[in-house]
Amino acid sequence: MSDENDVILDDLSDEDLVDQMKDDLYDGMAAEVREGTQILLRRGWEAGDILSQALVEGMRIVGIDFRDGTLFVPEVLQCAGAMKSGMELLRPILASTGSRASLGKFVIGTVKGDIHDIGKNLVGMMLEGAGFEVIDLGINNPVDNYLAAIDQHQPAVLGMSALLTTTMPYMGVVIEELDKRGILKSLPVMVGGAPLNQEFADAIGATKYGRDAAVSAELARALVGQNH
Ligand code: B1M
Repeated sequence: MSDENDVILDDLSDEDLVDQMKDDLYDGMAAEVREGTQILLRRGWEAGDILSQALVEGMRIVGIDFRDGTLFVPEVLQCAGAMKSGMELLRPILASTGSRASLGKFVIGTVKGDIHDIGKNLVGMMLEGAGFEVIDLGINNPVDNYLAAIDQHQPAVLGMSALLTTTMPYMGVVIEELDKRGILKSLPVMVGGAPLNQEFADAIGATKYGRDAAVSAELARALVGQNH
């Protein structure tokens, strides 16, 4: 997208640097995205602003071109790697800015058939920052994984993520199973992911729908406040 070879990132103004980082993310240039993140942090930017203005915004552009067939899976995987390289630097900051008190465990995982994990990871970071101990089950989780994790960790909240219209119904399968086993009465379930909305969350019987990572962390705090 850009001729990045002759750009010295530190010479750029904040605005140009953010634009360059979006280009670099699009081009899958992990080292450059990481460096840009470092520079913005050094210049006093808040981690949340770097995340939303450079990384998430960069990935939004990738999403449009992926949808339109300009970018393909191997390229998008590189974009995801670049995004993660910036997120790695922000993780400890986001995880330490919130409350230190433990609000209990939050088990989170992407549902069966779905391998998207960037949004889930972001939600996990914000939850850590909000004071939860996050148990991350990773991607492609069948119902048994959630059940085993609930049994092992006795979480305060269960979270599921899905990015595909074909995998989001599986959240309903998990919730149905929790209900059958009498677990749903005492365990709030939060669902999220780009194709979801409140209506869908209500229809499958989820306790809460998380629109984005920041909102989800707030909702989760409120959930345990209500339950304790
Ligand atoms: Co995929 N993909 N992808 N993909 N991919 C989408 C989702 C898609 C919308 C792209 C498009 O067409 N525009 C489209 C889905 C269409 C649909 O279902 N209607 C799509 C498709 C079709 C596919 C494949 C089928 C492509 C193919 O193989 N032909 C395939 C499926 C693989 C599978 O899962 N079985 C596929 C593969 C991939 C990659 C592997 C290449 C890669 C994933 C890499 C990774 O995650 N490690 C990828 C990517 C990167 C995307 C896009 C471009 C970006 C997703 C992302 O990371 N967004 C995406 C397009 C898009 O969403 N614009 C797309 C950034 C992230 C911060 O946002 O994940 O929405 P998001 O998370 C947000 C909120 O949704 C919310 O908070 C997060 C932070 O604010 N949230 C929660 C998420 N989970 C939550 C849980 C909560 C609460 C809130 O509570 C527990």
